[in-house]
This record gives sequence, C-alpha cells and structure tokens, in this order.
Amino acid sequence: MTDDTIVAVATAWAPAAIGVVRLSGPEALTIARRYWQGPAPRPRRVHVGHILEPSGQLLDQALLVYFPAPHSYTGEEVVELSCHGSLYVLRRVVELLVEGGARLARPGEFTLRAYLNRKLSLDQAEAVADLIQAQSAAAHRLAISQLKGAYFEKIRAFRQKLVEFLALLELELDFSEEDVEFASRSQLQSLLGELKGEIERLLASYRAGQAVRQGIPLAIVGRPNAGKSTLLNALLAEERAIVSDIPGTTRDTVEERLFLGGYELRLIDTAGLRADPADPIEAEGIRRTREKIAQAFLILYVFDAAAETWEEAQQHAHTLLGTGPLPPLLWVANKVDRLAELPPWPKEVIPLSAREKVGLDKLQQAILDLLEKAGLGQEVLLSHARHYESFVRARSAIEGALALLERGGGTELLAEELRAAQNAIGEITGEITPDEILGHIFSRFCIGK
Ligand SMILES: Nc1nc2c(ncn2[C@@H]2O[C@H](COP(=O)(O)OP(=O)(O)OP(=O)(O)O)[C@@H](O)[C@H]2O)c(=O)[nH]1
Ligand SMILES: [Mg+2]
Repeated sequence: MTDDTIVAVATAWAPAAIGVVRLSGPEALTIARRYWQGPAPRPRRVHVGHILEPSGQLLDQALLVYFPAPHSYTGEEVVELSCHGSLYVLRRVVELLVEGGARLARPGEFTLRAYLNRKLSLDQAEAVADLIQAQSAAAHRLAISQLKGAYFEKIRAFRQKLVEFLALLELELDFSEEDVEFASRSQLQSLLGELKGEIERLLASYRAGQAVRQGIPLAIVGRPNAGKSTLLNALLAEERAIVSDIPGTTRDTVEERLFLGGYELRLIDTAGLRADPADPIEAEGIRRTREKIAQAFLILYVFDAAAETWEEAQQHAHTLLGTGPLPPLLWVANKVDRLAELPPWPKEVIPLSAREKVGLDKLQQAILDLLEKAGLGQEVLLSHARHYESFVRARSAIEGALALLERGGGTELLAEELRAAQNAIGEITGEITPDEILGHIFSRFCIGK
C-alpha cells in the first residue's frame, strides 16, 4: 500500500457534458470531504452534492462515489467526482484537492497501483492501455481477451510446473552426495517440449498481433499508370491521392487508415515500379516503394488489364518485385471497363475498375479472407515487443535445458536454465518485474488511468 493520495482527471481533456476527477489513496475520502457539501458518502452509492471553494462559494454541482479499499479499481480508497466537463471546473477541482493534500497522479499511476495491489497482472494492466487505444473490433477483441486473462492462463500454468520441477531439482542439489533423482527427467523433457511448442506458436503470431494493434499495413503496388492511386481513392471513397494519365504521378507514398470488416488497415499508395525511372525524384519514390513492400502485411499488385495480359503482368511483377521473400499478394486486374470481355484469368485474379468503382466488394472480401487466413481473427496473438523479448529468452533457456537433458548434463546447470526460463515468463505476467520495466510500461498510459 502506498501512503500518498493521488488525483487526476480521468476523462478526456476537452469541454464535455461530464468530467470525472478521481482520487486514490488512504486520504481520498478525507480530502474530498473538505470540499464536499452533501450527504455523508456511503460505500458504492451515488450522491448528489456541491463542491465548494474554501470561501464557501459554489464551484460545481457534482456526483460523488466512494469505493472503500480494497474493493476498488486500485485496491485503495477511491473517490470519483463526476463534475460538469468544464475545463475550468476540472482544473479548479484538481487544484483544490491538491491543496487539500493529494498529489497529481503520473500517467498510468492508478493502474500501476492496481497492479501493485494485485488487482491485475502486468499483462492485464497492459491490456487496459490497449483497450483504451483500440480503434477496431479486432484490436478491441485482442485487448479484451488479454484483459480477461485468457491470454496467459496456459503459460502461467506451465510456469507453475517449471517452478515445481525447479523445487525438486533444488532438493536433489541439497542431497548432492547421495545421487538421488526426485525430478523425472523424461517428464521434464516432455513438459519442456510442450512449452517450447506453445511459445513458438505465440512468437509466430507476433507480426499478426502487432498489425491488429497498430493497423495492418497494406501496400498498393504496380507499374506506373496501373491505377493504384485511383484504387486507393476508390477504397477510401475520397479523392485522397493525385491521379493523372502521366506515368510516375505518385512520387512519395500516401498512407491512409481504412476500417474494413472490423480491422484497421493502413492503406499505402506507392510510386509505380519501373526499371528505368525518368528522374532522381521518381527513383527515390521507387526506393520508398520497396521499403513499404518489405514492411507490408499484404500487397495489392495492380496491373492495367487493358495494357497487359495476365502472363505479361506476372512477368513484370516477377522482375519488379524480385525473388526475395514477399508478403502475401493479391492480383488486381484494373481497368476492366476498357475490355470488351474478361479474359479467362485464373481465380486468384480480381477483376476491377477502380475508376468506375466496379468489383471493389470482391477485392474487399479477398482482403478479409486473407487476413483471416493469416490468423488475424484469433483471440490470442502476441502483440507487445516486451512479451516477444521475454518469450525469446524463455525459449532459449528451454532449449538450453533440453540440450542438457539430451546429453545428461548436471543438475546444477539444468536448474539454472529452468530458473532463467521461469524468470523470463514471470516478467510477462509481472510476477518478476524490475522497476525500470514497470516505469516504462505505465508511462504509455494516459493520466487518470
Ligand atoms: N478506364 C480506366 N481508367 C483508369 C482506371 N483506373 C485508373 N484509370 C486511369 O489511369 C490513369 C492512371 O491512374 P493513376 O491512379 O494515377 O495510376 P497510378 O498507378 O497511381 O500511377 P503512378 O502514380 O504514376 O504510378 C488515370 O488517367 C486514371 O484515370 C479504370 O479503372 N479504368
Ligand atoms: Mg499513383
């Protein structure tokens, strides 16, 4: 328990119907009551009353709710005042409460206290920040599943088993002269194998998890004049990028957010790719296109169906995109309005007229199908760099332990590896977390949360 009482405005800093000021700490109720004129607060009841200046002048009419410790968000004494959302009123109420003995809260400090008082695990506290930031149904689903604790239930159970094995190994070390074996090596081996598989599945989901949380980068790529910018505009239903019949119109990349089927996409229009750019600016544009291709989660490859056959388009794409690893790619045959009839394209080709806005629904569906196939709809995805790093360390310790088991290595070394694995996993849920990591995590929060 902390001994000071913190205060902050918990709602957004803008004029609004209501603004909430929150206090947490041992003196929360005492301090609030210095300025409160109304019924004596009873636990978890809503009271109507007045907030008064020290002079006795009325500052605001407000609602007060008192949550006694430990049954509050932070686990401490909490008071919430719902005032009128005037910036003057909110600032003045906070000023008064500070004069009355509270201290301004740092970003995320309420949630930090909730974590320190074991109301939330660390990954759940992070999920609170994710939930507040979530802009799409998919990002929301990810945050909620992490908040529910489903995310790491399994991993926590594994960690528990590691702890038990470690205890047995330590017992063996205590009896080292007697050459006993309390911990079954074959059981340990299968547990570690299972745990490694689980960790690898989570690590593999990291790119998808990040894409869901931060917006899925989707690059629109193709030769100059294929109609990429027209397609971006059509998908956004807005004339965002400049369109012209001059090849090489788009120089710099243009990026816009688009919400589609519960996902947040980052649509990126790029400079048309060609082998012999007309000038240095276009060449720089093409360099940027290649960068965006490497970072994209998905590529829409657009070709001009009135100017090239499917075979030619593939040939060009192959030459322009190179043979290195590429993100998944959707083939878009644009300008079909200029064709008398559709050629017998294979079914992976999506016929479309960006200018006439025909065929967009099929393209949207194909994008969604690909995202589902890439696993973006799953509830459990790794989405934080911090978790990723911890899991990488846990995996390498587990691999170390498995190698030791393989060649009958010493108990001491084995215990060392298990300890490292267990610590790395413990950092994710917050069972073991150095202070500087805590500081970093909670600085990501808004003030008042
Ligand atoms: N007939 C027809 N013309 C189109 C279609 N889509 C784009 N165009 C035309 O094709 C020309 C090039 O379009 P842009 O969207 O600027 O092409 P781009 O791929 O962005 O070209 P760069 O930025 O130069 O790489 C413009 O004159 C568009 O009006 C379409 O579906 N049908
Ligand atoms: Mg363009």
